[in-house]
Amino acid sequence: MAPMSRVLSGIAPSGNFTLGNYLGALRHWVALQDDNEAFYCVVDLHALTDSIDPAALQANTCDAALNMLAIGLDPHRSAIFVQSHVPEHPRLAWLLECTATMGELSRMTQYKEKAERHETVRAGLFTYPVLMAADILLYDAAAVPVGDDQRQHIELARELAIRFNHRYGETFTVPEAIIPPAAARVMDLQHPERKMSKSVESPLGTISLLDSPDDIAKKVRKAVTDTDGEVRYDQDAKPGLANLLDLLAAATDRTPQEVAGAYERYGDLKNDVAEALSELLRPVRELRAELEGDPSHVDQVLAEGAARAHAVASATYVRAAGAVGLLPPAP
Ligand code: AQP
Repeated sequence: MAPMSRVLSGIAPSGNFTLGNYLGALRHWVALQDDNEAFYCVVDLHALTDSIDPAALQANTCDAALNMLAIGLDPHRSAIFVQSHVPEHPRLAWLLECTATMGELSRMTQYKEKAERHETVRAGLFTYPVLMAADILLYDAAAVPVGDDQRQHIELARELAIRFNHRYGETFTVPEAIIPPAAARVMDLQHPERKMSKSVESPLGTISLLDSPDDIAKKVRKAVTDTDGEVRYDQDAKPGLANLLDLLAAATDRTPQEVAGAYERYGDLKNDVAEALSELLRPVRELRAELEGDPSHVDQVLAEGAARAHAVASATYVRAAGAVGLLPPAP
C-alpha cells in the first residue's frame, strides 16, 4: 500500500477560536485526517510574537487542544500536540533563518500590517514566518490546509525548502497550500474590510466557535451591510453582504451567487445565515461540553501527540543539521 501523504497545520492560542478559523481551516483538518497522516499543533511559540499574559497563554493552549477534539479530530488518526513540546521546531527555525533573507521577510504583508499596530515590534514577529516554515518542513508535509491569509507564508516555506535543497542537497518536501474554495477569508461582521480574527477585539464582529445560537443570531442580525437593499454578490461594492453570502454558501455547500439568487431581502438572508451557522457549530458545542468532563483525557492526547510528532521531527532535524555541516553529538 502506498504511504499516506502527510498534512500539517497549526493554530495560535491567541484567543477564542472563531468561525473564520473553523471555515477557513479547522473543518478541513477534520476531513483530511481520513486519507492522510495528519499532524495538527497548537502553535504556542507563535503566540509569543504579541503581548500575552502567561496565565492566559497556558489557559488558551489547553482550551485550544480541547477545541481541536471538539471539532472532531480523532487522536488515533491525527497527532494533536503543542508546538513547544517538540523542541525541533525552534531548532530547525534557526537553520531556516540562516536560509531566509531580510528582504523576503520584510515583504510579508501580515508582518507589515501587524507591525503598524505596535509601537515596538518584537523580533519574533519578523521571523515568525520562518518558524512556521520549520513547523511545516519538519514533518515533510505535502499539504498544509490554511485560510487565505496564510497563502504568502506557505509560499515562503516552499521557497525556503527549494533554496535549502538546492544549497545542501535534497532534504525537505516542498509543501502545497490547501485553501478552501469558499470562506477562505471570513470577514469581521462589523468591519467587513478586515478579516475576522481571534486576537482583535470586536465583540459583535467575531463569532466564536462556542457561541450560543442566541449570540450568533444577535451578531448576524447586527452585521454591517449597506443601504441599497439589493441582494447580489459583489465583494467590492457590498463587502458586508458578500461576507454573509459567503458564510451561508460555506455552511450549505453552495456558491455565494446561488445563495444570492434565493433572497430578496437582507432580513430573510440574515435569519437563514444565523440558523445555518448555529446548526453547523452545534456538534462542536455539544462535544466540547462532553469533553469538559474529563480534562485528563486532553493531557494524554497531547502527550501521545507530542511523542508521535517528535519521532518524525527529530529525524528531519538530524537530516537538516547534517546537511548544513553541524557536527553530530557523540553517541
Ligand atoms: N477570518 C478567517 N477566515 C478564514 N480562515 C482564517 N484563519 C484565521 N482567520 C481566518 C485560518 O485559521 C488558521 C489558524 O489561524 P491563526 O491562529 O494563524 O490566526 P488567527 O485566528 O487570525 O489568529 P490571530 O492571533 O488573531 O492572528 P492574526 O493576528 O494574524 O489575525 C489559519 O489557517 C488561518 O489561515
